Amino acid sequence: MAQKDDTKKTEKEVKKDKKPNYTADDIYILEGLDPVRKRPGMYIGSTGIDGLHHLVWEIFDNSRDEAMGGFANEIEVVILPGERIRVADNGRGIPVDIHKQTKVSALETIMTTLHAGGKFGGESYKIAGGLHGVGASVVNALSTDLKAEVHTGKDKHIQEYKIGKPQYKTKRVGPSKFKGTVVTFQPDGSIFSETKFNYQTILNHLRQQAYLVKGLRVRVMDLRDYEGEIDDSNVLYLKDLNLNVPSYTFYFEGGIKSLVVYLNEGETPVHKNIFYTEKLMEDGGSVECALQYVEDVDIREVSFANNIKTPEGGSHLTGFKTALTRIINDYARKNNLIKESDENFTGEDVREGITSVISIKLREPQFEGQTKAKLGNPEARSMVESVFGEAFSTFLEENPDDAKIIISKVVLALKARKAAKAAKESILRKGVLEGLTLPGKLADCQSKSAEESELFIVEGDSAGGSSKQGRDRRTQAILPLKGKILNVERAGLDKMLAFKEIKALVIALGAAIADEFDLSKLRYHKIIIATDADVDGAHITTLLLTLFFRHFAPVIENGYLYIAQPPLYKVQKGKDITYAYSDTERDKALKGKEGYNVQRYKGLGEMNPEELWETTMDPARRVLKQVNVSDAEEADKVFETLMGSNVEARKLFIQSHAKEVENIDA
Ligand code: 1YM
Repeated sequence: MAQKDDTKKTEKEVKKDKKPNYTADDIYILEGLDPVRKRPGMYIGSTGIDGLHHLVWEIFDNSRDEAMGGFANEIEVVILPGERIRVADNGRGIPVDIHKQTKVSALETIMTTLHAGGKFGGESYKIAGGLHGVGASVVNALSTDLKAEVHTGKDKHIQEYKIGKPQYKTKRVGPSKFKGTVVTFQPDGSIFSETKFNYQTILNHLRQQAYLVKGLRVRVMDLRDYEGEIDDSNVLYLKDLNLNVPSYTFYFEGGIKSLVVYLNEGETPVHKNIFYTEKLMEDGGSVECALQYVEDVDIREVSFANNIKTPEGGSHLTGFKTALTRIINDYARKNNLIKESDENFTGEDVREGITSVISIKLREPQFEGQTKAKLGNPEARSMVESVFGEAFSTFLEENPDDAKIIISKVVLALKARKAAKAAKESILRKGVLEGLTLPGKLADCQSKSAEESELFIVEGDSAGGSSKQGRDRRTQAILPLKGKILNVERAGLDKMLAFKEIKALVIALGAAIADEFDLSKLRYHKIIIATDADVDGAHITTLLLTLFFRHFAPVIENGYLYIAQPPLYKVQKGKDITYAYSDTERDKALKGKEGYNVQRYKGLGEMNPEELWETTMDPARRVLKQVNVSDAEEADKVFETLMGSNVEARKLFIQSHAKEVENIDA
């Protein structure tokens, strides 16, 4: 193999040599703001009321990130007359020195360009919110007017923009003893369908944000109806103008622990100490959890990823739930709070009555789902599982009084769950077993011996009528089922039984259901499903197979379940009658093909009692298909397609199935 020639340099390396200070870390792409105005929805979600508020969150986020970095501890957000917004913080101030690559101030650069593909600004913001300052330019692009003021503790610099375009170079306008940044902007009414801010929306969002940054003070004011002069040229915060207007201040020393207290207002805590833990990871990420149980059955779970609420949870919440279940089970066993033979608490048991807050920070968060309300990153699961698990285990060890009372609450939840299940089953038994009278629709057989008794489940009343007349009434029973019985929900047994037709079948079988099922009580050892050879018939067969598969599996396992195979054609020449069960059989029956009368049966209802007996019911002549477990499994899958929430799959199935039936007929 050829040795790499060190003396030769690739083109890239040569270029690099010419710019020795240029490292890969500095690579980023700067783009103008045109794309933002062309497709605002791409950047702020919508141009409706939510998008309008999004502008506030973007500017606020920059202040909040500065606070999370430990450089600021107070943010003021004000709605000004004319629906303008002013956000101020006491951080380091956006840098105003000339930026190497763009040759304009860093402030102008972040306000007038979309940045992507590399770091811009400081290392300290890597986790906090992706690329720091990205949002500011978006807000600038969507504002008719924006003013940025930077206080350095010595000087005050300002720059103003119209629709994102600087009106002059960043300039020093005088001295300032303050440190911080102020951004004031007027959303562009030609972009937004709604330009009136909702004070409550702003208060709610900022309160929530304040919980997420311990020790941060967030003040909010609505000055839209203030009629006097507002001259902010000598202040950082408008509060200092003493305008004598009401304001809200959110300050939570305990962070998300305070959020748990807030969520539990009006509830009765079952234990005194609120669990709280926070851990900073090596890569700059972090995990923060707080929880407390209250005397209630509801679950209050709030989760965040990078300060963004995740109402649909996701991997971080999964990690939390897994650890909670494991730790509580382990603790209860280790401390003999439950017997060795007792079953484990379930996830539901350990979460009954809990109030929990999870806040996680990680690199490159992936938000999933339609509303981007769910965290996807798999590493978040193990992060929370280990950090929370370890800390909660320690909490239980160190707070045995709290631990004991939590466990007894969980034991109560388990007992309640089991009692509810037992109650449901007893209702089931009462309904099915007690006061058992055979359904009126059932035409029972005379024999009381299950071995020789047969139950025909036939589709529709007309087929029911013919089969009742055509049967051997000593051994054959008929139960007609009305068509269109498909709207049975897949899950609940109780719901299935609430359905008249199914309940009649269960009673006719005589062997009860679910835990109570007793094969020895089964009244028929041949249960024969006889439906029409069309889509409805196929649906009913599918439903019945599923019912047996899920709730009467032993019937199938013992070979008691059958599907009748009625003929598709009656081929007649004079007194000579042949029944054909397929097209091939029909063609075979047509010898010479002349003088024959071919009748096609569309359903059982079209046969007279005699024909039905000859073709489908007479044990000497009929064709039955014995159902095995794999048939039923298949039906179960089909059933899921038919009953499940996937409408597309269902449509597809019905369409293709209809074709199949057509093909058989053709
Ligand atoms: C009212 C809005 O934007 N505050 C703010 C922004 C920045 C800084 C401080 C800051 C960051 C860094 C260094 C850094 C930003 N700086 C930049 C960039 N309030 C508001 N406060 N010094 C100051 O990231 O290292 C972007 S935002 F990129 F220019 F450094």
